[in-house]
Amino acid sequence: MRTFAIKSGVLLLAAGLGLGAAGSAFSAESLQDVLKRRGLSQQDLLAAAKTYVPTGKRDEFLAFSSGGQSGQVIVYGIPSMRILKYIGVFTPEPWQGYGFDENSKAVLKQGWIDGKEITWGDTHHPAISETNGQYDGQFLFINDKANPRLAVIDLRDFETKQIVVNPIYKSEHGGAFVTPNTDYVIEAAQYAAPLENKKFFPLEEFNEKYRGGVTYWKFDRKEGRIDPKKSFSVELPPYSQDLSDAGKGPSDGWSFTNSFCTERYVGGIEKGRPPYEAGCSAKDTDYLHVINWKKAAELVAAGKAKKINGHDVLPIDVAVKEGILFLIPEPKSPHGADVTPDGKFIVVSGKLDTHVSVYSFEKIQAAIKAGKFESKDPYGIPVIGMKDALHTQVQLGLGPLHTQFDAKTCVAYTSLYVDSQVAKWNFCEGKVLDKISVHYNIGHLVTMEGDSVAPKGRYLVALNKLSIDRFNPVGPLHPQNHQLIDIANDKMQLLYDMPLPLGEPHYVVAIEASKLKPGVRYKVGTDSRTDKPHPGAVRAGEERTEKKGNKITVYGTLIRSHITPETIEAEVGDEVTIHLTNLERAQDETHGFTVSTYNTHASVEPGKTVTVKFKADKEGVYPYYCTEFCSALHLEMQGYLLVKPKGWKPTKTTMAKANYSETDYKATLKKVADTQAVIDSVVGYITSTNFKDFPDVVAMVEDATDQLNKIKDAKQKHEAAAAQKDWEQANLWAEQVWQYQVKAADIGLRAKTYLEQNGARKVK
Ligand code: RUQ
Ligand code: CUA
Repeated sequence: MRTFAIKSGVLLLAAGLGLGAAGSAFSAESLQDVLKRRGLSQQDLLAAAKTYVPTGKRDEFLAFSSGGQSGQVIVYGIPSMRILKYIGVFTPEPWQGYGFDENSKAVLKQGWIDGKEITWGDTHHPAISETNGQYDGQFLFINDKANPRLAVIDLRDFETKQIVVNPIYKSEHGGAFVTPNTDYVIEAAQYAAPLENKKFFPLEEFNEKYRGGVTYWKFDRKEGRIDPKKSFSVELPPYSQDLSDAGKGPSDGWSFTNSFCTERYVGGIEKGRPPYEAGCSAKDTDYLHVINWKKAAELVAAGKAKKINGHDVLPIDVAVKEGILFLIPEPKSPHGADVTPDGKFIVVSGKLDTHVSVYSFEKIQAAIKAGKFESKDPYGIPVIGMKDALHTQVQLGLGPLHTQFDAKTCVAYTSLYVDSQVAKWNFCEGKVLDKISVHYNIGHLVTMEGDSVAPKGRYLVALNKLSIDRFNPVGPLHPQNHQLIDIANDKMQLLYDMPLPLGEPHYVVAIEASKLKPGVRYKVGTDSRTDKPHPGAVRAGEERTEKKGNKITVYGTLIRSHITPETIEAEVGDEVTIHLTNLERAQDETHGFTVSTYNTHASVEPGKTVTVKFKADKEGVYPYYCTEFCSALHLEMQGYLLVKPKGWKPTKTTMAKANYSETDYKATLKKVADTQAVIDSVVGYITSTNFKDFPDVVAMVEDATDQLNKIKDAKQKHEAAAAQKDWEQANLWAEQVWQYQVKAADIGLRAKTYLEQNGARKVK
């Protein structure tokens, strides 16, 4: 894309405007022809019409999917099911420079455990921040089951800002679930282990020394970060705690956590003991943990917690004495615990039971007030009788797992893993309304804002574990299948299959797209990982390279199509730190940066400052360049890192010349004049409109003006050189003038197109 053809005042990107082969020999197909040729039914056509989002149009909802074992978050649109982004969370993500620049490495480093780098994560459950129980679109949280961690993603830029390591667990599962105002993010343990870090107890001491728990991470919304010092946990018995949910409305202040293997069975088939699966599902019931977290927080503040690994843990006996911890039996091996939008009920599904059990918060409270308990568990926790707490039980089918809610009152959807179905049912009246088959083995499911106090209904996505025969085969490892289902009517209708090829997603949350207001640029010089001014940021003209001892620090900038500096000179063994600020203001003008073979990469969006750092431990010449196709002169956005041997002295001090003549110089001047005519016409158009009403265009005009302002200096240089008949210098500086013009024209044309497409008015 190097050549620009100039024709009657129109600047054409030669490769950009290729017209398709004109005059096809075939006449256009009719809709009926296409249906016939592709074997589509009217039903398919309806599904297509409900999901197709034409070019330029946007989706109604955005889904944030766990990326499973990829340790990332996947963002896609609903109903189009188009993937929009992978957010690097627990694992390095090269495109975004996540884990390849110093600023994001610092975030990943927060997730190291016992001093060890961990480069993968098993993400399960994302949660969007809430205000009064409604999704507010500000933050996203997600957990890592394998390495008990929780991450905070800021939805202003969709970047991971913080990772916290759970101080007392060795695995977790019941996170992330937020309280209705996001005061706390809940994270429950999974497989019990000793809570003291790096402490060994034999499995024979499982009942005495192994423990589970629920952690309440305090979220500081103003800082946009979790505050570990104000976070605490409630110690729980070594029952494998599972999915959790926060109460809302009448049940606000309480949280609910499932468990399995309350048998506290420890396998060991090697020693002749029956396996885990046999011993862990022997009893008919497990326990729902009911915790008053508001009261727990007060007790911790009052000094009733003990410190384990420096973290506040409220011991079981204290929780029991203070009356904040209760158990309720629930049918065998439960999985999901989902609080209804009105906060009145908790829906529990047992994997090995065909029912969903709906517990009434009111009944639970009545039992607690009356002191009506059927027993105590071996740790002294009062057990509320199942009958005393149940509102109803509904037989749905085999393997019910997770429940989501509709905008219509009392309507819920539950995934049936074994039956491979979604059941629609009424939790108030306890009756089944509809069922639909999915392909195959559904885990979680998601309805729009379906775990908030105000679900939006409309769509449901079934997150199927297997896709078997749904897609073109790609080897033994298949993608997952996210199936979009229309739930607007009485009968559910399957609309679309989306193969998801990035790990095994567990939960997804979906939010109304209009609630998200992500930025398009940073304030110039921002470290996006701390949201603070980056100490290495510089403005145009302030670029410099400093050397102190064997430390080289570069304060550089990026702007179309130029990296400042163009050469970095080092001696073998020097430590090189490069700070780069993207000076662009235009939307989507990202530059990337890498240095050959030094395993470093940065994605520098407009306004951002990023640092890359490495030891120049290899003598040689290493090109560095911009990795994003940012402009027509993108390939020229380059430079050299010169790593010289120690004590090296130059022998040749002048560069080779190209022998330009006066004719070359004159030709360049002509090109400059022609291009100026184009710029004048574009500028004329833009200024004739109400462009100031379009912030994006104002930003582009500022960027273009920046480019044009640089012309003066280059022009003086080429005229001075020409006066001395140095045609080499004269021609090259004139070419540089043209470079600035081309970039300005490129931006200007983009602004013009934007104005035309967005209905700008003529004002003069
Ligand atoms: S859990 S379905 Cu985290 Cu159900 Cu996977
Ligand atoms: Cu900047 Cu390519």
